[in-house]
Amino acid sequence: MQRWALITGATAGIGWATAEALAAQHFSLIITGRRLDRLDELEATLHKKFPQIKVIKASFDVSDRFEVSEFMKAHQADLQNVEVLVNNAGLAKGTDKMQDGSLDDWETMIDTNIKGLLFITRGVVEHMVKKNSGHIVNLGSVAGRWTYPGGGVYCATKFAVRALSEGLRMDLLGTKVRVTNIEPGMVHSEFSFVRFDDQKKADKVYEGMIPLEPKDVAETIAWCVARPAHVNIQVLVIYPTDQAHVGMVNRRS
Ligand code: 8X3
Repeated sequence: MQRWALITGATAGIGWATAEALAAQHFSLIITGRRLDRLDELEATLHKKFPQIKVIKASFDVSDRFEVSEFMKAHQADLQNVEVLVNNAGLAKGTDKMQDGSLDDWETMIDTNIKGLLFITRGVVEHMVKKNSGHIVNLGSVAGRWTYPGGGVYCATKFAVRALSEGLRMDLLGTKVRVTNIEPGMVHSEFSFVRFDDQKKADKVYEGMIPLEPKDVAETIAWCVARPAHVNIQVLVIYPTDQAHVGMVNRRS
């Protein structure tokens, strides 16, 4: 019997790497994201590397309640089979001080990182409760534990993700549904490019240090998922060795 995982934001970085890591564990996958061309590319990669798994792709924006509900309606039967949900879609926009911040940036972060996660979770978790099994993996961040200058709103969204993981775990107590909050530090992905919309600025973030690669985080997710059903890794904080804390980075140049 096929085991199914749903991964949001699978078009790049941690989402893409998690798709590969779970496919390696023989999960069939529902991959979602905004960029259809990237989903096509991921599907082709998965079929080549893991011919035994099935792939369903759906292109929509998790922050758009209407698009999410259309996705839910179109995939009602598939969603009932989802054993693992990886709420990975999320982003940061800008590092302006709050007194200068862009309302559009704030709304994008809040809508995607908090509301998007909630919309998707709501549609999947009820089936998990009915089946009395499942695992929800939320992508938090070390920014959801410690705030840094210019990151107030982004950090607030990741604090919210941590609160949602905790709240969900409490609400699900008594069921066999597990909830894990993965909290990475600096990861070399499209994250900083999306934040700054400027490749030079993005590259500077990782200058002279060795960040985590998306695969490093994906492997920890796959490890959490592979624990026996009675074991729930509630929180996993993962930093690069060159980062001791938010804003405390060892740079060689
Ligand atoms: C990303 C971690 O420290 O770059 O969530 O904001 S950080």
